[in-house]
Amino acid sequence: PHQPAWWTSAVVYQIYPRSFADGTGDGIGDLRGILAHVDYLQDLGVDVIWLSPVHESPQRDNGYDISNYRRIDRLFGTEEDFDELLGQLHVRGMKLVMDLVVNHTSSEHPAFKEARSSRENPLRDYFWWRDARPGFEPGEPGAEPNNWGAHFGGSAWTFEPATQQYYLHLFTPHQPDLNWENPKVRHEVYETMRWWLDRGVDGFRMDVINFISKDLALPDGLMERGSIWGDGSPYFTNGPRIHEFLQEMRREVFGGRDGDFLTVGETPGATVDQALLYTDPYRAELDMVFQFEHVSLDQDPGRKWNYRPLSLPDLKTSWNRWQRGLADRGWNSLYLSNHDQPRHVSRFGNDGAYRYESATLWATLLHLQRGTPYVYQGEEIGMTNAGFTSIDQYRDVESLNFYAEATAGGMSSEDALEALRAMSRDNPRTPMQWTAGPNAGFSDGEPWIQVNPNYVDVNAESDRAAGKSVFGYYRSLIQLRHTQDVVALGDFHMEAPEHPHLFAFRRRLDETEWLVVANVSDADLELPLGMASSGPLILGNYADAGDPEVLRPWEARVLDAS
Ligand code: ISL
Repeated sequence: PHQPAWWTSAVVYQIYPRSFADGTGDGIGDLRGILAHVDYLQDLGVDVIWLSPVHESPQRDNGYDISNYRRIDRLFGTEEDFDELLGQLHVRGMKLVMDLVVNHTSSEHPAFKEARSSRENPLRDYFWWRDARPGFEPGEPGAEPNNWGAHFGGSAWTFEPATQQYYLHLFTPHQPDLNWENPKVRHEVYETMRWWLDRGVDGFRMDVINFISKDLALPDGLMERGSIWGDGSPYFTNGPRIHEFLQEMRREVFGGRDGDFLTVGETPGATVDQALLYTDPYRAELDMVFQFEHVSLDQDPGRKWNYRPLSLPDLKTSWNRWQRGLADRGWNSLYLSNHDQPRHVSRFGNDGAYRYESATLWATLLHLQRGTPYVYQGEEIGMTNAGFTSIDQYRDVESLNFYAEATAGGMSSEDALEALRAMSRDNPRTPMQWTAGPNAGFSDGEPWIQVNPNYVDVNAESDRAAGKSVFGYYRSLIQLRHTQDVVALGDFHMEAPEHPHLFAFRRRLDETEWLVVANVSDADLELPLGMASSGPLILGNYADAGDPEVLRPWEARVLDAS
């Protein structure tokens, strides 16, 4: 009938600029650093680069707090550096997608400075202002307009003595929420997006975009036993006007514009049903969304620090539901790692004895699904969690706030550090390990966050020279998506959903049928009847074919079962 969208056969690579490569020697990654590695990206074969924020920002949340949406932060380089990077990617056939952080601004944004200056300021209504709770003195404990907690600790409301009102911030007090009810706010955002497209960028990754529409009553949220703050998420997640706003954005920003663009919404708490609404092409909202179900299975709901080992059947149930739910309409984005999640080879694999095997196993399971895969910098060389042992090594605002609150609440420092070692957002933010040289080849200066000491063994240079190269394996996976329609467009059929260690599924397109089998464990695994000897090996993560009936530890095979 009609051409499949270009991104069905594309792979996206996420760069977290401050940790990728430092071209200026100040210890912080930057655009010159990225420019020095564009050939590396091309060699990997990725189609799109998603750049985490490089806009002007006080860096309270590493750039997810923007004070000027049209300027590059000097920390990362100049306007010319940015345009050069865009050009260098484009001549290599790669696209560039910007982060769009518009649920909130920085508290240093000129609009917020205006807004907070007086109740009568014309920009006051760009943000959310509310009086104290009736019956309370403004500013006193318990007087917040409602009981919502903020994402990285404390109340979601901060009191401004000058105007005797509170402003809403779902994240830190330095990230005031924009009031999307105000059409001027929306149209300024659209104008900024058009400005970036005119500059030549190819799309947007939209930060917590399903939080922008709030229930205007701002009702109190449920309070879990023992917690100080309520859970406001039902009142701002996938809120009442979200689809209207996204359709308006699509019309206003992309309407009448020709080209191959990409929009991906970050949507914590989105269900399959909601994702279908966001990504059904006929509704014209978003191309795809980042859902969070699969990265929430190893923790208590909404409490990432209460974590446990993943149950494989749970993951299969979840992924299968997403694959089926978006099979006919809508589209999945596929990821295991990003700048907010622990390194998946440490979290779901074995980052010691089977680092290569488990890194490539998870890559196989992800890239062979139907959807658009996202590679987070460093996963393509099997980088692991940070392994920090002292609170001084941490930089992330969420991690530091957790440690302070948890230890003040009676948790031992050892227990808090153990939780951070497993779940902290600094795990994926240690510098990219390029070589075995000083600072892993990341910087000539003192890195802003410590390099993982395993860089001597784990680095891009040695990985690419090794027989067992994670990079080489990713390259093969990316090539399969580029060249094999069954990978990009085939149907998905889960097998053996209850098996505790076997992950198996089929992909089918016309006469082609592929079978993917993987052993998610440290021990040998005998394949069930009907899966052994299924056909020629297309790709596998062991050097030799092995016993057709037995998978070795963390072995993954892609078989042609046509
Ligand atoms: O990291 C999380 C919890 O540990 C997530 O809940 C995260 O807050 C959520 O995915 C939203 O993330 C995005 O917006 C944040 C920013 O800090 C994250 O880096 C960004 O990915 C606020 O802008």
